[in-house]
Amino acid sequence: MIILNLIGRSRLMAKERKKTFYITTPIYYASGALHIGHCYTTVCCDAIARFKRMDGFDVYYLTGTDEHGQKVQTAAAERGLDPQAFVDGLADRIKALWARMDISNDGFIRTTDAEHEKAVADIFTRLYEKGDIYKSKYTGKYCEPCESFWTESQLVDGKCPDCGREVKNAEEECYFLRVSKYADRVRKLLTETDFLQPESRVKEMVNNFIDKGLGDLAVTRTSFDWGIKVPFDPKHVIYVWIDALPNYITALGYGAGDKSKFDKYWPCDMHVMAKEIVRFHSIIWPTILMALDIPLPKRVYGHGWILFDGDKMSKSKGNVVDPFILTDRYGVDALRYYLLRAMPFGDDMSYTNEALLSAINNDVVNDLGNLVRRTLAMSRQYFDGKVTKPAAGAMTADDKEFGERLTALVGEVRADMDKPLIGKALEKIFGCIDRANKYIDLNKPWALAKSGETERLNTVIYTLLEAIRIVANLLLPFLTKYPRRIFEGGLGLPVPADFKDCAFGKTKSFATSEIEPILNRLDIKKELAELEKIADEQNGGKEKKTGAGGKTEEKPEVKKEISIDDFFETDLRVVVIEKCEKVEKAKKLLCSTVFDGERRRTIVSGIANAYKPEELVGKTAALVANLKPAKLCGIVSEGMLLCAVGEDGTPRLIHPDGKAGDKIC
Ligand code: ME8
Repeated sequence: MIILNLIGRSRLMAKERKKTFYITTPIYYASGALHIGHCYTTVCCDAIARFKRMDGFDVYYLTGTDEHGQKVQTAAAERGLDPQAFVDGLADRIKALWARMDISNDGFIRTTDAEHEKAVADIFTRLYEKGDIYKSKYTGKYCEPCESFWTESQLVDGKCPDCGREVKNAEEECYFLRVSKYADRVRKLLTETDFLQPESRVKEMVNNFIDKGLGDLAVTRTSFDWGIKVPFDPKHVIYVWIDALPNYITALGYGAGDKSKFDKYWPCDMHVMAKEIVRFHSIIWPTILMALDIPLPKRVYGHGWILFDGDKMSKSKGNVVDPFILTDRYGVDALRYYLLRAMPFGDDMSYTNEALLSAINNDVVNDLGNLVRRTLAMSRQYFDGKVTKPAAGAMTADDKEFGERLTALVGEVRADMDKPLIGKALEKIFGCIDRANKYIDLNKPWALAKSGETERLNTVIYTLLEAIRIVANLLLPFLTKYPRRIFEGGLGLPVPADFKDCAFGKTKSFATSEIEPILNRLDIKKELAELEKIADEQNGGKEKKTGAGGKTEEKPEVKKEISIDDFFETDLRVVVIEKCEKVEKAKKLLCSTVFDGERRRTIVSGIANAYKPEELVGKTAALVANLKPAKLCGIVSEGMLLCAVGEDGTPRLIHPDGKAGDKIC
């Protein structure tokens, strides 16, 4: 009895000693539907969380919604809704998206949670009492979409350094966080430790912010009221970042109620986000924690962007790709695979439907799906599904080499996941899948069956089933459906909870069955057309892109007849291009200053693929002069330059023979 108790207690202690791992996504603005950019971060964190859980860690995975601030208040007002009702609806939709994507989050924080609001108000008061928050007057620039204040020197070409959009002058009384006091400690944190990753982000932070001097940060606003009020001065609302960043500790109970989770999981092992909010996580968040005397997170990881047509996919730009549509058509595993494999974790990646569909066909259907289908079918055909472990002596040198590679795989994948290089980890797993497919071609089981070499055939099929078992085991954190089906349905084995059996030769015998394929091969041309149709329907046929994010070839269309009067409604003029430059962050755009005979205008055109900016200076062009101005990548374009567009889609500017100001008719 005593011995049993001792064993029980030591087991319990071992359980208590389990290493913890706390990982977070940003809390997403509850201001619109999320897109595959948000899915990217959340799926990456999910793969890491699932991997760590299976690797023996006690994981806490947090995501949530950022529900206060001007942006949310404006979005609610535009829909005629009360902000709380508006964010309730969006939070439900976001939770439904994470359920669809099989996200295994342990917590979901909303900044409108009462405990969070109380904790943030207390944090604010403590910082004020300590002197790290003080009241003063703010004069400077404000970017409304980013809800960020900037000094003149931080602007890039007079625009917001984060999103490239116009900023407004702002002057108001507000509270400031004394960031300057902690600037040296923050610099050391960034430059002398591996707190911020990847390395390229450190340079961005040091060059763009720290070297320019860290000023104190305005942390309250009086121009809107949808937010947490400053407890001792309620006309001020706590500005979004000071409300949002502490979610990472309030979700664990810090500052309100039971803080056992905080004691257990803090400091955070890994905050993950895209590069545009690395500044807040690597400079402002450590400042707040230093001021509160709370240990700092261990790692902040800023990944790249998913671009769409060369531009960041974003809710406010409307160029979103809808994950519900993609998962409806291709399943969760396929979208998770594409996101996890295709993006170089750290750099940007361009999304195209073509790339998604090719990855599904080539890797998921062809390589993985075919390996499983062929092997299970052969095991059924030749051995009625019963395949036993061969004697060691039955293995050839090539079998052994393959077995050793499979046994080593878990260590290689672990090393990549620790960095974290998720795409590389998947590449290694798929390398073994490729090797297994080649093993089939090399050993030709059908020929062995024909010549009656049953023993060799058993060894070959066993080797393949072991390969499938190991890769399916390692795929469990990445793909949530098919690998489970391989175990439960195909191999007739329980789904593993860890990686302990990821060594070749562990299985004594298999009793296999055939399973539903992961997906049938896609007809890419047909799918592209379908996605484009959905995108058009969603968009009421107004624009070319959105929805499922499709692109089509443009066919020259015959437009309806118009009268000469209709034609003369268009003011066409000759202009001279005086200046021309590339638009940062938009690969296709050039920004020109043109003279129209009366004044200079700024014109943004999608011609960067066809011209170098300097080639155009001094040339004439045909301008649609009475077109309503439109904002492109934050720049107001005051007209449009006419182009001839051939079959290859390359635009060629029309150069009229005339002088600036001449009418074209
Ligand atoms: O910034 N490519 O919320 P948000 C890759 N509430 N990742 C993308 C992406 C893209 N095109 N678009 C969005 C906020 N993301 C704040 C955060 S945290 C204390 C407060 C992902 O809804 C990426 O993780 O604008 C990015 O950092 C985040 O969504 C921004 O989400």
